[in-house]
Amino acid sequence: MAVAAKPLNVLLTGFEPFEQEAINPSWEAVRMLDGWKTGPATVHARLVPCVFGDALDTLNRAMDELKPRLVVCIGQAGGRAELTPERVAINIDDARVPDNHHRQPIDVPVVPGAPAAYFSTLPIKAIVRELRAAGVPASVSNSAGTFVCNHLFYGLMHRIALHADAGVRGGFIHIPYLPEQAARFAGAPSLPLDMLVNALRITVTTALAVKHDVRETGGQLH
Ligand code: PCA
Repeated sequence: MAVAAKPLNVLLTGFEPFEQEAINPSWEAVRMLDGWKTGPATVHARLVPCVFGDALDTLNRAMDELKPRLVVCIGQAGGRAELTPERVAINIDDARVPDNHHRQPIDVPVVPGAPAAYFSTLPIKAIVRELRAAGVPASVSNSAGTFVCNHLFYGLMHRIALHADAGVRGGFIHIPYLPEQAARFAGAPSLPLDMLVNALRITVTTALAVKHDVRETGGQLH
Protein backbone atom coordinates (compact mmCIF):
# COMPACT_ATOMS: atom_id res chain seq x y z
CA MET A 1 0.00 0.00 0.00
CA ALA A 2 1.35 3.41 -0.91
CA VAL A 3 2.22 5.54 2.07
CA ALA A 4 1.16 9.17 1.70
CA ALA A 5 4.26 11.39 1.68
CA LYS A 6 4.45 13.74 4.64
CA PRO A 7 3.94 17.32 3.51
CA LEU A 8 7.25 19.15 3.43
CA ASN A 9 6.91 22.87 3.79
CA VAL A 10 9.51 25.38 2.67
CA LEU A 11 9.19 28.95 3.95
CA LEU A 12 10.54 31.81 1.85
CA THR A 13 10.31 35.32 3.21
CA GLY A 14 10.71 38.66 1.42
CA PHE A 15 10.77 42.19 2.84
CA GLU A 16 8.49 45.14 2.24
CA PRO A 17 10.14 48.18 0.59
CA PHE A 18 12.24 50.52 2.74
CA GLU A 19 14.33 53.68 2.39
CA GLN A 20 12.29 55.50 -0.29
CA GLU A 21 11.98 52.44 -2.53
CA ALA A 22 8.57 51.62 -4.06
CA ILE A 23 9.34 47.90 -4.29
CA ASN A 24 11.64 45.38 -2.66
CA PRO A 25 13.09 42.77 -5.06
CA SER A 26 13.04 40.17 -2.30
CA TRP A 27 9.25 40.22 -2.04
CA GLU A 28 8.76 40.63 -5.81
CA ALA A 29 10.76 37.42 -6.35
CA VAL A 30 9.53 35.40 -3.34
CA ARG A 31 5.85 36.04 -4.02
CA MET A 32 6.21 34.50 -7.50
CA LEU A 33 7.05 31.19 -5.83
CA ASP A 34 4.11 30.94 -3.41
CA GLY A 35 2.61 27.47 -3.93
CA TRP A 36 5.48 26.22 -6.11
CA LYS A 37 6.11 22.50 -5.67
CA THR A 38 9.39 20.68 -6.11
CA GLY A 39 9.40 16.95 -5.37
CA PRO A 40 7.57 16.49 -2.05
CA ALA A 41 8.12 20.14 -1.03
CA THR A 42 5.73 23.07 -1.26
CA VAL A 43 6.96 26.65 -1.03
CA HIS A 44 5.10 29.19 1.10
CA ALA A 45 5.89 32.88 0.62
CA ARG A 46 5.51 35.40 3.42
CA LEU A 47 5.95 39.18 3.47
CA VAL A 48 8.01 40.51 6.38
CA PRO A 49 7.86 44.13 7.63
CA CYS A 50 11.11 46.07 7.53
CA VAL A 51 10.81 46.77 11.26
CA PHE A 52 13.05 45.58 14.09
CA GLY A 53 11.13 43.15 16.30
CA ASP A 54 8.01 42.99 14.09
CA ALA A 55 10.03 41.21 11.38
CA LEU A 56 10.88 38.43 13.83
CA ASP A 57 7.31 38.23 15.14
CA THR A 58 6.10 37.65 11.57
CA LEU A 59 8.75 34.99 10.97
CA ASN A 60 7.96 33.20 14.23
CA ARG A 61 4.23 33.14 13.48
CA ALA A 62 4.86 31.72 10.01
CA MET A 63 7.18 29.02 11.41
CA ASP A 64 4.66 28.09 14.12
CA GLU A 65 1.95 27.79 11.48
CA LEU A 66 3.84 26.00 8.68
CA LYS A 67 6.43 23.98 10.63
CA PRO A 68 8.77 24.28 7.65
CA ARG A 69 11.74 21.96 7.12
CA LEU A 70 13.63 24.71 5.28
CA VAL A 71 13.52 28.49 5.80
CA VAL A 72 15.24 30.91 3.44
CA CYS A 73 14.87 34.61 4.17
CA ILE A 74 15.60 37.00 1.32
CA GLY A 75 16.46 40.69 1.44
CA GLN A 76 17.55 43.53 -0.82
CA ALA A 77 21.19 44.56 -0.85
CA GLY A 78 21.19 47.59 -3.17
CA GLY A 79 24.60 47.98 -4.78
CA ARG A 80 25.48 44.30 -4.82
CA ALA A 81 25.81 42.76 -8.27
CA GLU A 82 25.23 39.12 -7.31
CA LEU A 83 23.00 36.86 -5.25
CA THR A 84 24.86 36.46 -1.99
CA PRO A 85 24.08 33.62 0.42
CA GLU A 86 25.10 34.94 3.83
CA ARG A 87 27.51 32.89 5.91
CA VAL A 88 26.94 34.39 9.35
CA ALA A 89 24.33 36.24 11.44
CA ILE A 90 25.64 38.44 14.26
CA ASN A 91 23.95 39.40 17.53
CA ILE A 92 23.81 43.14 16.98
CA ASP A 93 21.33 45.75 15.81
CA ASP A 94 23.05 48.91 14.57
CA ALA A 95 20.76 50.80 12.20
CA ARG A 96 22.32 53.39 9.86
CA VAL A 97 18.82 54.63 8.98
CA PRO A 98 15.46 54.31 10.79
CA ASP A 99 13.32 51.26 9.94
CA ASN A 100 9.75 51.58 8.61
CA HIS A 101 8.45 52.34 12.13
CA HIS A 102 11.14 54.97 12.75
CA ARG A 103 13.05 52.65 15.08
CA GLN A 104 16.80 53.05 14.98
CA PRO A 105 18.50 50.75 17.49
CA ILE A 106 22.21 51.42 17.91
CA ASP A 107 24.58 48.80 19.26
CA VAL A 108 22.05 46.63 21.04
CA PRO A 109 21.92 42.84 20.85
CA VAL A 110 19.20 41.13 18.80
CA VAL A 111 18.81 38.67 21.70
CA PRO A 112 20.42 39.79 25.00
CA GLY A 113 22.76 37.17 26.44
CA ALA A 114 22.66 34.95 23.34
CA PRO A 115 25.77 33.88 21.37
CA ALA A 116 27.68 36.48 19.34
CA ALA A 117 26.92 34.77 16.03
CA TYR A 118 25.42 31.80 14.22
CA PHE A 119 26.41 30.26 10.91
CA SER A 120 23.84 29.65 8.19
CA THR A 121 22.86 25.99 7.95
CA LEU A 122 22.20 26.28 4.21
CA PRO A 123 24.80 24.69 1.89
CA ILE A 124 26.01 28.15 0.83
CA LYS A 125 28.94 26.97 -1.31
CA ALA A 126 26.79 24.43 -3.17
CA ILE A 127 24.14 27.11 -3.77
CA VAL A 128 26.75 29.48 -5.21
CA ARG A 129 28.11 26.69 -7.42
CA GLU A 130 24.67 25.73 -8.75
CA LEU A 131 23.69 29.35 -9.37
CA ARG A 132 26.88 30.03 -11.31
CA ALA A 133 26.41 26.82 -13.29
CA ALA A 134 22.99 28.15 -14.30
CA GLY A 135 24.50 31.45 -15.44
CA VAL A 136 23.46 33.45 -12.37
CA PRO A 137 26.09 35.67 -10.70
CA ALA A 138 26.54 34.58 -7.07
CA SER A 139 29.10 34.70 -4.25
CA VAL A 140 29.23 33.88 -0.56
CA SER A 141 28.90 36.99 1.63
CA ASN A 142 30.50 37.18 5.04
CA SER A 143 28.35 40.01 6.37
CA ALA A 144 24.60 40.49 6.27
CA GLY A 145 25.09 43.98 7.74
CA THR A 146 23.56 45.16 11.02
CA PHE A 147 20.10 46.30 9.88
CA VAL A 148 16.77 44.42 9.75
CA CYS A 149 18.06 41.65 7.45
CA ASN A 150 20.78 40.56 9.87
CA HIS A 151 18.25 40.96 12.71
CA LEU A 152 15.82 38.54 11.01
CA PHE A 153 18.63 36.14 10.06
CA TYR A 154 19.97 36.11 13.63
CA GLY A 155 16.52 35.54 15.11
CA LEU A 156 15.91 32.67 12.69
CA MET A 157 19.19 30.96 13.52
CA HIS A 158 18.72 31.51 17.26
CA ARG A 159 15.29 29.89 17.11
CA ILE A 160 16.66 26.93 15.17
CA ALA A 161 19.63 26.61 17.57
CA LEU A 162 17.30 26.49 20.57
CA HIS A 163 15.91 23.26 19.06
CA ALA A 164 12.44 24.67 18.97
CA ASP A 165 12.46 23.32 15.41
CA ALA A 166 14.62 20.19 15.38
CA GLY A 167 16.07 19.37 11.97
CA VAL A 168 15.09 22.69 10.41
CA ARG A 169 17.67 24.30 8.17
CA GLY A 170 17.77 27.99 7.53
CA GLY A 171 19.65 30.95 6.21
CA PHE A 172 19.58 34.26 4.45
CA ILE A 173 20.29 35.48 0.93
CA HIS A 174 20.76 39.09 -0.14
CA ILE A 175 19.81 39.96 -3.71
CA PRO A 176 20.53 42.98 -5.94
CA TYR A 177 18.14 45.70 -7.10
CA LEU A 178 15.70 45.07 -9.92
CA PRO A 179 16.52 47.02 -13.10
CA GLU A 180 13.69 49.53 -12.51
CA GLN A 181 15.23 50.40 -9.11
CA ALA A 182 18.78 50.62 -10.45
CA ALA A 183 17.62 52.98 -13.18
CA ARG A 184 17.45 55.73 -10.51
CA PHE A 185 21.11 55.38 -9.55
CA ALA A 186 23.74 55.78 -12.26
CA GLY A 187 25.94 52.71 -12.45
CA ALA A 188 24.02 50.61 -9.90
CA PRO A 189 23.98 46.88 -10.69
CA SER A 190 20.74 44.90 -10.99
CA LEU A 191 19.32 41.54 -12.04
CA PRO A 192 15.99 40.92 -13.80
CA LEU A 193 13.06 39.41 -11.92
CA ASP A 194 12.90 36.17 -13.92
CA MET A 195 16.55 35.48 -13.15
CA LEU A 196 15.99 36.14 -9.44
CA VAL A 197 12.96 33.83 -9.35
CA ASN A 198 14.84 31.07 -11.16
CA ALA A 199 17.77 31.55 -8.77
CA LEU A 200 15.46 31.06 -5.79
CA ARG A 201 14.13 27.84 -7.34
CA ILE A 202 17.72 26.59 -7.69
CA THR A 203 18.43 27.66 -4.10
CA VAL A 204 15.49 25.68 -2.73
CA THR A 205 16.20 22.49 -4.70
CA THR A 206 19.91 22.66 -3.80
CA ALA A 207 19.21 23.27 -0.11
CA LEU A 208 16.80 20.33 -0.02
CA ALA A 209 19.20 17.98 -1.85
CA VAL A 210 22.62 18.86 -0.38
CA LYS A 211 22.98 17.84 3.25
CA HIS A 212 26.73 18.44 3.52
CA ASP A 213 28.05 21.55 1.87
CA VAL A 214 30.72 21.24 -0.81
CA ARG A 215 34.25 22.29 0.12
CA GLU A 216 35.59 24.84 -2.32
CA THR A 217 36.99 28.34 -2.23
CA GLY A 218 34.54 31.13 -1.60
CA GLY A 219 36.39 33.19 0.96
CA GLN A 220 37.62 36.75 0.74
CA LEU A 221 40.87 38.44 1.77
CA HIS A 222 38.96 41.32 3.36
N1 PCA B 1 17.21 44.79 3.13
C1 PCA B 1 17.56 45.41 4.40
C2 PCA B 1 16.34 45.26 5.27
C3 PCA B 1 15.24 44.85 4.36
C4 PCA B 1 15.88 44.50 3.10
O1 PCA B 1 15.32 44.02 2.11
C5 PCA B 1 18.83 44.87 5.00
O2 PCA B 1 19.72 44.41 4.26
O3 PCA B 1 18.98 44.88 6.22
